[in-house]
Amino acid sequence: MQKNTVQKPKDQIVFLNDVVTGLSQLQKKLHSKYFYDEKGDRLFQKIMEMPEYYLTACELDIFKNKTAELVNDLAINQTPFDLIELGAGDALKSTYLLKYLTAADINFTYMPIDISGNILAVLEQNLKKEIPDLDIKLLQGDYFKMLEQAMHAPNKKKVLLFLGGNIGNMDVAEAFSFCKELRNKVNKGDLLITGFDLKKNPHTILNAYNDPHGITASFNLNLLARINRELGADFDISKFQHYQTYDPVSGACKSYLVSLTEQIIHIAGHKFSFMENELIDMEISQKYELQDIDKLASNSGFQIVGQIQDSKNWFVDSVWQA
Ligand code: AVJ
Repeated sequence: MQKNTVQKPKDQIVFLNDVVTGLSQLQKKLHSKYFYDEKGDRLFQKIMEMPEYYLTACELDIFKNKTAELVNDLAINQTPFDLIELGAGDALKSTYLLKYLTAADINFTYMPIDISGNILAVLEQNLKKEIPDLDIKLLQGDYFKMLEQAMHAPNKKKVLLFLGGNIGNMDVAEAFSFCKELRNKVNKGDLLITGFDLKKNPHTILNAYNDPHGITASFNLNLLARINRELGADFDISKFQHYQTYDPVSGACKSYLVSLTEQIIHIAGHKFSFMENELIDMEISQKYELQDIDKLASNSGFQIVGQIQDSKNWFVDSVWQA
């Protein structure tokens, strides 16, 4: 996940501006990319440890047990390449791929992109211990800016990783523009591995997000607490309630916060009034069918060269070529 630690004054202004803009809309909205402050990172770790949240285990199954198939679909052979990971985080899954490639004596440079310099430094330390031969180059910053920087070594083939179902945090239209923009940034022949969570029994999906432990609720409410902490707002967290939906037809799994009373919230000189039961739209986790992925790939200028699913067929890492 791309971490969004708001530290610099400029980031703080962008954060405030996004919050004010989102809460000024007819349908109030906050952006889920802001879930990941220190507390949010910890809550997301807890989510990944819940038995109901199957996504991490599924993608780990693919990277651990189907690595050979994955590498085979890449068809990189002896061509040296850059392996660029968008939002690398702790690189839990990709480390299996790194180990496999290194053991096979394949010539590549690992370039993890993350907005959090702290996470990257820890990652580098760990990887140097685990894979001493690994050639690694850290890229700290925004996905597209760093990708542009990475593209400056022009004649080298690129393999991009975008894992964890992070593409699910975009609605279908946003995912399409994102893929088109990626296609514009890379060269013909470059590869992209994207993790998509697949449609499955709707109860399984809803349980992963509407968890009985209340961790996903805290994860959502933490954004209000973060707005209080960082922007000096006065949200009373006990007056909001998490509500999760999953629509098995569209594949949209969405979270909302419900205002439990009529109330007014102050944020840096702005006032926002809530009616009782008014909603804040918090997050989308879009679920896909294989044919949706086919369409997304071809409409954005890629060809599918591999589809690797976990043993339950709940998740897919789709391999695309520009
Ligand atoms: C990190 C975007 C993959 O949408 O499944 C987990 C975030 N939100 N539980 C997801 C999340 C609620 C997660 N991603």
